[in-house]
Amino acid sequence: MTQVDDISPKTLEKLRTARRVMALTGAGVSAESGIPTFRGADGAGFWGRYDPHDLASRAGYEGNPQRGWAWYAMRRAQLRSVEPNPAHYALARLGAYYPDFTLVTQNVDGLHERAGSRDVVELHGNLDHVKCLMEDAPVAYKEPADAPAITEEMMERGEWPEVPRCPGCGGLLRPDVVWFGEMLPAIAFARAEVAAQDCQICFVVGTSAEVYPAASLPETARRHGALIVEVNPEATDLSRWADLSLRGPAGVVLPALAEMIAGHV
Ligand code: BJW
Repeated sequence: MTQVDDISPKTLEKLRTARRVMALTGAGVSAESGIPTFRGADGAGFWGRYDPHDLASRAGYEGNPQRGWAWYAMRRAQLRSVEPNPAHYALARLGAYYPDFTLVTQNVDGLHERAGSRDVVELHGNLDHVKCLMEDAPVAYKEPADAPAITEEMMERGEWPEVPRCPGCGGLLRPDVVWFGEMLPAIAFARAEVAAQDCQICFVVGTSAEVYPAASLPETARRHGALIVEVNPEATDLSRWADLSLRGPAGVVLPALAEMIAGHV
């Protein structure tokens, strides 16, 4: 475990002079914006309160589409009241600093783009996108202006809205996110793999690194010789073999790191 100020001059030089860099982010990068993680400490994450098989699988959605739609409507409503935090802005700064920077996220909240990152690789989809459950094709969907913002209390009381239907086939709509047992979007994952194979530095920020295949990306980067830099307040399985484990909240660590790297020019 290292603090930013303890990074050795040799490592700092590598961080400053690298040209091909990737970052893999997870729910922890948005925690300081007020969005719960999935596997939070003391049951504070989504999976401490809800069963992932109910809410993040096709079978769970098909078993109770109204509950599934409500969960995502609630999270879309939460998103409207949050802002990117200093970690998102620090990653946008690093993206502008490095000549070849690929930001790969498991998050579906769009906060990296809102902080100014461009061309973000979204591995698990996006909360704002919707597709047809039957045809698997994207559908343009706009939340009705008079739709009540779903709250967690409404979710728990079972006050679920009707699920809108596909204008083409009449099938149910679903969020365009990746549930357990589903393939990741092929182009996005291919781009992420190329970046992992090619990068000199791989930042791994705010992810438990437990969910595959996203969790394989830092392993790939390491096999191809990249320096692995983890930013997380908690130890993960990856901490054992990361070259640098910066233990702290991303909103504190990343701005300091970005300043050390990009602030000297
Ligand atoms: C901070 C912080 C701060 C806190 N600063 N850090 C056995 C059974 C069934 C399936 C499998 C199995 N073994 C493997 C699988 C495959 C499965 C998988 O990996 N399961 C494991 C859990 C075991 N994977 C899949 O199914 C994937 N698809 C697949 O493999 O396809 C191939 C295939 C298809 C068909 C058949 C067979 C194979 C798909 C995975 C989809 C994941 N989907 C979700 C939901 C997305 C939609 C939504 O948002 O609702 O993605 S689940 C959830 O986990 C979400 C996240 O993107 C993902 C990763 O979580 P993340 O981001 O790491 O968050 P947390 O909460 O885990 O961690 C937060 C971290 O932040 C912690 O470390 C904190 O310490 C830290 N933190 N505050 C910095 N301030």
